[in-house]
Amino acid sequence: MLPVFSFEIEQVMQKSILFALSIFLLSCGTGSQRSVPLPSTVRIEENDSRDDIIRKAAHVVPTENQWEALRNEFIAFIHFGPNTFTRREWGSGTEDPAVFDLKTLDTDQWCRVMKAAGMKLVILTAKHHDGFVLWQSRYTGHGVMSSGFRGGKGDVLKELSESCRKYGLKLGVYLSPADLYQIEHPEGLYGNRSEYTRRTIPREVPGRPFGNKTTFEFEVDDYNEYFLNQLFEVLTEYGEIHEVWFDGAHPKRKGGQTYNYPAWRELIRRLAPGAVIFGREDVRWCGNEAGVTRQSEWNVITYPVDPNTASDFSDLTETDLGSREVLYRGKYLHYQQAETNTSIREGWFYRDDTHQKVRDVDDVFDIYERAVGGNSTFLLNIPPNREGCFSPRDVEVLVETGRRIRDTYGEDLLRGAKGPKQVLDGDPETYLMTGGRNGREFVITLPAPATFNRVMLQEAVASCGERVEQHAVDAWLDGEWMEIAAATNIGYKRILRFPEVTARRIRVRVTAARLDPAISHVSAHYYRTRPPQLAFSRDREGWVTVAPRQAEFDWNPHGENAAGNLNVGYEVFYTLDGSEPTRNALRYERPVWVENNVLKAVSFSGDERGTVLSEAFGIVKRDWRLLEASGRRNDRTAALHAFDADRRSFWQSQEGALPHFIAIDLGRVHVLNAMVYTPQTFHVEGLMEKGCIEVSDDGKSWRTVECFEFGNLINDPTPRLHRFAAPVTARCVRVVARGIAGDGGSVTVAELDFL
Ligand code: FUL
Repeated sequence: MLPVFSFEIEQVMQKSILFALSIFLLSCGTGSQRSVPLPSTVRIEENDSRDDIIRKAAHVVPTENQWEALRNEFIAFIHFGPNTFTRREWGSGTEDPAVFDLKTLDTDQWCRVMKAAGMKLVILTAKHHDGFVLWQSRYTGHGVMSSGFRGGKGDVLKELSESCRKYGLKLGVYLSPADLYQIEHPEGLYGNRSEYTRRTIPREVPGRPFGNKTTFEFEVDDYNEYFLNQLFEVLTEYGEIHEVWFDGAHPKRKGGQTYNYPAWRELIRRLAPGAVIFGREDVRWCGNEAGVTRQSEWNVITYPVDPNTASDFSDLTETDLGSREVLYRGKYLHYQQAETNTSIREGWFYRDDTHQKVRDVDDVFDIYERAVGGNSTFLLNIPPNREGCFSPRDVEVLVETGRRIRDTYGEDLLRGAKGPKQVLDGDPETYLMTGGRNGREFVITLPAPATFNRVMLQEAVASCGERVEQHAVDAWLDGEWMEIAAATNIGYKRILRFPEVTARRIRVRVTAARLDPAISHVSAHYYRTRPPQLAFSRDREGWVTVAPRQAEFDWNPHGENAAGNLNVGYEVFYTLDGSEPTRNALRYERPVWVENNVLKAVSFSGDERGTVLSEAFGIVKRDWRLLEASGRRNDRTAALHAFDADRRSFWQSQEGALPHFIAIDLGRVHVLNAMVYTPQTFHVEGLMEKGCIEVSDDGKSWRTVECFEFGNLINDPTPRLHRFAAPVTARCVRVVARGIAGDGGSVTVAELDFL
């Protein structure tokens, strides 16, 4: 389907100057004389007024591929490779391929579970940063072909593509531009300073012809040629590819290597015409890996250069990417949808089934509602284990998430209602033009009262773009309209969550818009509220408070805490002896003192039991004393903040050559089993990638007991645990930072803990 609009002038609009003129005459979806596709990118001209810019923004629509990708809504990521076996987040590139010791693989099981969860597409890390390839590439020996998997003949991408076909899932590939094998190997191609010359893609390999006879000529160096050859393989030999995922993360760079992205793009557009490209012009990273969503996720955003010819794309992490104020400062307006990517497990790769945390179904369902219902796509990673399947815990969560999605959104409580039929007919192609004679509000009347606590709204973004800036929903209660929910933009989809109401009539009001909005869908749903998700917080004295987890952002129009409103009438029970808490466990009434112990808590609403929250708390920090630290900048960043039990404050060492350290007297002798480093999340400076832990009895003579390395801190600054090989008895500890993520000359620490 091509998005269309009609206008009354004769010329077909080509240039954006004409576009600027024409959109004054347009009204999306009305008139009948001529229809042309709306653009997904528009230039802002020097003399465009602020109103012109907003009108232009209101006419930017997704491309056909983007529109298809938006409708996938919930998709899967699979991180699998040597890291699955070495239990690391980032490999080094120097691993022996034999570490990929895969004896069994069940991609059918992955697909069955992803299908049950309601996912539509799966993206495999065909090559992660370590450079190890999961398919039978002609262009490297560093991959499955050199491992014992299926006698060196195994091909994970092939098995997955076959399972995808069998189960009706779309396939995507992740190919890391950063390649540590090609960086570290003496004959590696990455950054080898080779000449840019004209080369034919794919390069012929004797005895391994391609079925697809397309060839390309590009002016490239060795690494770009290698990358293009591999893209050619994965895009032509594994069925249709729907997404190509380019990670912006680079554990290391070398030799000033650059990427000839225009060549990559040309090859992808030719060989996978239905694919969206992530990390470049089609789909953008949401800006975090924690499942946090923006209150207003605009998919019409700005670029300083034309994104359709650009080579460089940086990560967009600001909170506001598309408000009017931001648009006024842009040079190009561009449709680029957000993907909310996070992992079901702590970290992207499988480590174990004992210590590695797995998100519970409340959490996954909550992210689903915020991501999909917040104008983005939800990309959830499920890392297979060393037996080549999803672990039972992950399966349980995914299957239950799918059930909740179907139970909640499978039934529209407005079925049979009277109101604008375009919003009630379930057809995304029909829409109600609000404004003009229609006004900017409409009423929907049900044949009988219904009880609901969710309303889903959609704009016809493919036809008319994103226009709603503020909206509200009212219910007719006790003889008057009562506002039950409100939010900012809608875009592809908005899910409003609110305490349940029983009503026969609802009213949708668009209270601010860029232009008359086209609403394509309104439905009401009931989510059977579960006992709330819990959160712990411990103070310096060791007292732990247990409370409902705050929603990632506040959906309540009146500024009250939405999670609090949605969760009433619950009780909390806990244990400190490692057993699973039941109603017979200790009842939580006030903060609990915990030291060197595991606290497990669960909430109950009536007889229904919520999910258990469990956390190991280490040594209480009350008596800790700072011995010494590498410089202090000012009060806010003083070293005491590294152990004040408050993640919002942090220590930043004085700029200078590494190593930097912080030495702490723990107040008395303790047995230490592990260290937890909590990075600060205010900016990306000073994240401690490598370091050592030293201990001392007198705070003067130190001995090194452990060294650690943490990967992926910049994109995923979540707490990192380092377990000691053997328990260590000491009174003083010194943490010495030897490597900073992305380099830099100072270290930052939000919190240090010892277990
Ligand atoms: C990050 C990578 O560094 C992680 O390992 C993971 O692949 C994630 C999806 O992107 O930037």
